[in-house]
Amino acid sequence: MSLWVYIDGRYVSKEEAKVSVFDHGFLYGDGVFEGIRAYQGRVFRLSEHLRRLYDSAKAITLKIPLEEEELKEKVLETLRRNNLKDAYIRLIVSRGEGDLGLDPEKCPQACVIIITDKIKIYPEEFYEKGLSVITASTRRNIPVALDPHIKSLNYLNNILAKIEANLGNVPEAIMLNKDGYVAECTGDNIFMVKEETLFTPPMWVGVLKGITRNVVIELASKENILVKEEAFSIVSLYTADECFLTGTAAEIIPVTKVDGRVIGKGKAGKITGRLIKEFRKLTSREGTPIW
Ligand code: PXG
Repeated sequence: MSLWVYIDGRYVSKEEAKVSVFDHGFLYGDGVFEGIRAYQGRVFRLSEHLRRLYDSAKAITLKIPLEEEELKEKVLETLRRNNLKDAYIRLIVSRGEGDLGLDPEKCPQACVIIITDKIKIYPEEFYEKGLSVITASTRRNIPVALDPHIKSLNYLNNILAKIEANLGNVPEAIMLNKDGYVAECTGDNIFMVKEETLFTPPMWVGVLKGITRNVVIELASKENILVKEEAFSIVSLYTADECFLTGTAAEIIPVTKVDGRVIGKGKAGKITGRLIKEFRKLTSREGTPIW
């Protein structure tokens, strides 16, 4: 059975779900997106994801032709039509059809797409043994050029870093900001643990305001783990006791090697393990019901 995709008010099969070659999302990366997950019949942090989508759209003066509540309902309806309980949800709002110039005013109607599918995740063993990552030579976009707060369709900066990861035969790459501070990975935020304190780069370093990042900060304070949003260097990360990445797709995933340096004991650390456990409890309990 084919998958149903929501596109501009209609539910069509995956094979029929197509956008125009004149869509500025395709021509210029002019648009915004979200990656969301559903666990056991509930969508995790749906309101937060929608809030970020509408904020990203507002920042680029993109008018989403649906109210937030309507879009929420469409997301749930798409999941129901596909009978998906555990799912990956990709929401895309592109500038829509225009002409071959880059002026967004030539695009009268934004295009709204909701794709829901089964989720592909890292094998469970990675959550124990951790990932080996490298530092990319590609620096994170500077906020004064393209603010990483905007979750835009223009991901070439991150894709360049991902190519470096691929060439280095590792699953992820750490991106530094222009001043050399650790920013984030290509699709995940980063944390390190030093002397029982959790550190993550603050917003000014130039990172996406990750929803999983927020959840981890919440969980850490419930667990009485001190969290500091502080800039740190890659050398400081080499000598961390623990390191992990956070993102909707990867959840909380340990990092046990950075540029060939073993982090901590070379397997998921104590605090990382605790946070993974609490995160899983939360995702199995909380969320907007699909049915
Ligand atoms: N940084 C960047 C640059 C991201 O794109 C995150 C951090 C983590 O944010 P959340 O809100 O998810 O905790 C992201 C999120 C994919 C994929 O298909 C990428 C993201 C989310 C879901 C799927 O690789 N990026």
